[in-house]
Amino acid sequence: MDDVNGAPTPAGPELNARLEFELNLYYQMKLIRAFEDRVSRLHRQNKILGGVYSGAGQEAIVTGICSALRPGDFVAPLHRDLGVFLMMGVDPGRLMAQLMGKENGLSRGKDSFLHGGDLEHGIFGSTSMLGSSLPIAVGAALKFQIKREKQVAVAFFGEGAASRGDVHEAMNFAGVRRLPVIFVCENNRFAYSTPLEKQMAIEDVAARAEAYGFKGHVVSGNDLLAVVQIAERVIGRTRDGGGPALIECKTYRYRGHSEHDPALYRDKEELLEWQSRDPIPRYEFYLEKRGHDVRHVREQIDERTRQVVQAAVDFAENDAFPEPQEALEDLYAPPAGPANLNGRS
Ligand SMILES: Cc1ncc(C[n+]2csc(CCOP(=O)(O)OP(=O)(O)O)c2C)c(N)n1
Repeated sequence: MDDVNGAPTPAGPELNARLEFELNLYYQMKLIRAFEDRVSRLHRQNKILGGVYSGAGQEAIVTGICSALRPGDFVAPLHRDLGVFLMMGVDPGRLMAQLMGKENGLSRGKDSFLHGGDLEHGIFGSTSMLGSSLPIAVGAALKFQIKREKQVAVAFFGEGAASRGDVHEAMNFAGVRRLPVIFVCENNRFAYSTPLEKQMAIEDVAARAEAYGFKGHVVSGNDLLAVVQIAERVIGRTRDGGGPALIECKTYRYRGHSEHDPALYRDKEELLEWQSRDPIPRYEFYLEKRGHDVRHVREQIDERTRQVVQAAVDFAENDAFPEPQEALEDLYAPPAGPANLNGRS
């Protein structure tokens, strides 16, 4: 029998490994939700530096897409993708310290979450210009292609950013060169207060892929299983030299654009309707069908995520703020040149 991907249904140890993988995804998605909920609360307590752009409701997208990535791959998250950091293995304590502007944060207290990347984990820190990280991901993919490395680059973007010229240029170049890059659109129906119908005249962002010479896929971004399946298939094909792809994940932003936005422009009924399709209970339903005792699993995982988030908060709160004299450190790479090449400074 074949599963939906056309791959043989696993059995024995392979099945056990798959079940473990699926349970771990549940843990990851719950961790992202719990971490972000806590960050929203900490923001109200004035403990977070800079804006907070919650991805609540969209966790299945980053969880599913990142689950198909490998060490050495390159990811450019959008401002709402704190979950990418957790999925790529960034220490939750350091991530929380980044949000609080502390010494052991990713940029050692020099920036808010928004621009903090972590190249050790392949994560590029966003810039404020929407869509500008797509050409960067394309550049990383070009490097993978030139060096014949079997890695991929992933660029996340919103449907709002999709209206920007950079996005067109990135996709066009990727299509022309058949680069190993996957563009993931998190279509959450709002770009700040601009609703989808005022953003684009067509139904699917994914339809644009054809114009660049590659395939576009539409998937429910609230269905973790569906995102995992498409990610494995599409990212696998790109990794094997199949060229770029565009995956559009249909979803909804639960909170305002940022924590300072009460989103009064939004229809309450619409929010309720989307919350009834929440990715967490939806995936629990799948786990139940897979034979898990979901009540028991949920209890265990809730306790585990609570502990991980609390430990991250404790670490960050106990961490020091950087010293003023460190303000100019780490801002520029040491200049290349004969003096440095000779080991002299
Ligand atoms: C070029 C540019 N225009 C406007 C902004 C202001 N801005 C920041 S986020 C945002 C909305 C982005 O919407 P979308 O790309 O759909 O992502 P979402 O926030 O919905 O996840 C806007 C308008 C910006 N940062 N850059």
